[in-house]
Amino acid sequence: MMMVILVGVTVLLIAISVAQILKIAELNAISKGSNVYEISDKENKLQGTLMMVFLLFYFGFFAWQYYKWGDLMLPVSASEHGVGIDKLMNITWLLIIPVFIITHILLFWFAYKYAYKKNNKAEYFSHSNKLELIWTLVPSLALTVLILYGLNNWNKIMTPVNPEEEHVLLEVVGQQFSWGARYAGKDGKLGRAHVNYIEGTNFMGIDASDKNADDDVVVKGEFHIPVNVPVQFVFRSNDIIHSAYMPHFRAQMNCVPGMKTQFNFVPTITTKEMKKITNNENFEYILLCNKICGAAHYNMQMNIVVESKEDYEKWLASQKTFKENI
Ligand SMILES: [Cu+2]
Repeated sequence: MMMVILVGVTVLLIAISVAQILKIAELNAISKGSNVYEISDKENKLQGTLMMVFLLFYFGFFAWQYYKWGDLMLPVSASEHGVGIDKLMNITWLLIIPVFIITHILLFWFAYKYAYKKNNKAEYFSHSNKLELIWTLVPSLALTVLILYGLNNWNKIMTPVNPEEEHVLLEVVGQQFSWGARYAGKDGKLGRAHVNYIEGTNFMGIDASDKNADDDVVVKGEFHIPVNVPVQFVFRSNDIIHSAYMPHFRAQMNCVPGMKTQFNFVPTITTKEMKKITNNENFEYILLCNKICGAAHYNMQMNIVVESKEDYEKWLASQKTFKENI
């Protein structure tokens, strides 16, 4: 590491000295009364041509990246709202890729076509209402559509599940560098929790004197959720900010110490089905930390198993409740 820094500093210092020497040479020439070096049309033309070559290389690189890493993109969304998010993402791509291509062609082609020539005269106009109107209205309209559509999706995952409706209440707690999950149990209520109660195996800080906590189920390593049933997530953190990221469900929420955050989603594809869809026997849904939170951040993860309601209930019943564990 030290070596890399030293080499970097050396290269930088050499570049600065070369620039300084060139500057001195130029000042020296001016002071002697000689003409300052004039750039010829031929050299301008060469620079313009190089701009066009770069443009081709640039688009080539863009296409190559898609070809090389395109298969690393996420499979179909495994949650109900995720389909909408994917649609929003695709609309955004459809809007920005043509703009990206057109603006870059113009940028480099103009540099080529209008490279400086001695007798060129630039057209000058100070103002154009028509142009201003176009470049204000078009982006604002596009953004309004994207933002309204995005807000609609956002409200779907942020509006808490109706407590009367069938759902799973699941609390996810992050800490350096692991996750824990807690189910509300049969009473449908999560017992009180506070960092002050954290001790020994009670890493979630559950208040043992709260009756609601008795049937809570705490798990590490992996958690299970039933397919097609809304899952109401509540997030907490024991130390610093983490971010619960479940890419296959297109879901992410910050876990902030001292407060609760939440969202909900409906998983639509079981782990078994996803193994088939991705043609990958080892496929697992995963909860990751998406906030760089320290040295082992990269390894802060928890598996998620999506299964039928029957299998989920069987699994949950096989887990020990909080009370049985103390
Ligand atoms: Cu983290």
